[in-house]
Amino acid sequence: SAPACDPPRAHGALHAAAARVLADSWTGRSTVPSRGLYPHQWSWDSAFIAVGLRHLSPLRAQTELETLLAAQWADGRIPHIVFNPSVPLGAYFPSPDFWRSSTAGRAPGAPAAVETSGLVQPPVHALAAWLVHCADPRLSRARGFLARVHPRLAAWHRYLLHHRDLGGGGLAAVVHPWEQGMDNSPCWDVPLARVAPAPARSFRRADLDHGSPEDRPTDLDYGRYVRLAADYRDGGYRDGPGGGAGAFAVEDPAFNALLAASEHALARIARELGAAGTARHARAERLTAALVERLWDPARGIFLCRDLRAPAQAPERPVPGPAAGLRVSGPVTRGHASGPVTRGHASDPVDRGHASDPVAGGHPSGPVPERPVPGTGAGSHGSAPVPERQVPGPGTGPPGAGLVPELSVSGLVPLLLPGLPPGIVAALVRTLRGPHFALGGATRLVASYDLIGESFDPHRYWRGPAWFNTNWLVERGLRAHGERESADALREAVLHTAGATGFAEYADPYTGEARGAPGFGWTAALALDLLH
Ligand code: 2M8
Repeated sequence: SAPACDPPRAHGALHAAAARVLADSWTGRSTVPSRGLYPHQWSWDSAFIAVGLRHLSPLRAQTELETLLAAQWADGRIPHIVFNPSVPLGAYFPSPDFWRSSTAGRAPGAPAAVETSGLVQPPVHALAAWLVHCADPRLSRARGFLARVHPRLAAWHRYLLHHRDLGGGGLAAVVHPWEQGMDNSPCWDVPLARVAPAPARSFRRADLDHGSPEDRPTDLDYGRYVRLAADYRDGGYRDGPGGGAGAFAVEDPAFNALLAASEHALARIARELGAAGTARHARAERLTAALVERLWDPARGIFLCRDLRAPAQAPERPVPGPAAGLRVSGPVTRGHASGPVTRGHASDPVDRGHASDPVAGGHPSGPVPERPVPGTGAGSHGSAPVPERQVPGPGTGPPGAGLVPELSVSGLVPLLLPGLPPGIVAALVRTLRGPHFALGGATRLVASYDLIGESFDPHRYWRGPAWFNTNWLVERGLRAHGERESADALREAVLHTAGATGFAEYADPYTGEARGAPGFGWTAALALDLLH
């Protein structure tokens, strides 16, 4: 007989199973990513989890974010882990006695009442807060949810934009692979190779009590993670001169795209609270332009990471103009620009684009405001990359220097942004479907790394497996830019694989086989979100 095919019922079961995972992972104030492997609260996990939880309990979703934000440091940083004091020290490494936040983090104002790490993670929080609010505006207003989280979220973004613009080009840099969240991505191989690893015998990896060694980062990776984190800690978690961050500093596309998306969300939050969101939308657009200017690779059709500590190279040609020249001035004269250019609006042009904004959850309508950016031509019409006016940030060497030539899902996440030039959107969609990611061809989910890249490994963590949070982000991006069929197919694949793997942490991108921890928080939460 024909295979049983009853999507509504199947989805009903999926809904119930996802809700069970989230209920089992709830600690009373927040949700653990995984009881065994990650028994504390993680920053971007909580944001993704709140996005799903809002469909089960808007109150729990608000509480999830409030608990995280309560651990914010005085300098605005939201720590990447908030430790649960009732979990034994040996259950996770590095534990609070490694980070020593309440003592070593005194200068940047770590809280005294709770132990945290001193690193950060991608800023998905304002986006999550807005989506959580939208699930039950009445409850949100009654509890003053947005009024309470808004100042904290604003301080968080200020921290990233002011303390972490280490390249001077308007983007936030990460100082540790754990900050970007794709811990052992091949993007870090070259920048990390400069870090002297801490001896393997100087720490004990609790992750191997729960995860299989071939799914996890290597001991050498861990040695380097530990060295970087210890140096940052020993510098009092200070950023900039005199601080401990130094050997590793990277501008990452996903991290900055999420910051821009969260700036758009913060604008909506401000407006809901009665303030103008105009400046925030404008800042999100500036971030989008900086992302394009500093990280877009027109030849490869993807955003790349910029290694800010790459050895300087001799400039290939003189570099005229200020670093931010393309962002702020100059008439549009590029004949190969891809799409209508609508600069020079008196007020906030971004506001007009709400319908196409994934933050608002709508669909594109009409031209997306575009700025003149380097490299959009190659993407739009398949022409050869046209040499552009080249504008590196101060001290970062010539354009292209420091760009890490590895294709990772991180470079596709900016598809989320409403203000991306149409030529870049088209190029990203082509890259998704092309040989490096083969979406809709050899794979149904977006792999974390280039399928034909030298370092590809379908099982090892962020070096190939498909992850559910990045697939959720790409799905949103496809939908926002009118790629409805691809978005629908991706949504179905996420739901199918989430259910079939028991909400695995990640999956083999070809076979969909479960890898990593079972019953993983954001997998369940984001599947729930896609069901709604
Ligand atoms: C993974 O990272 C942690 C360190 O933060 C680890 O490996 O122990 C990453 O997948 C990260 O993105 C995620 O937030 C975290 C918890 O799920 O696990």
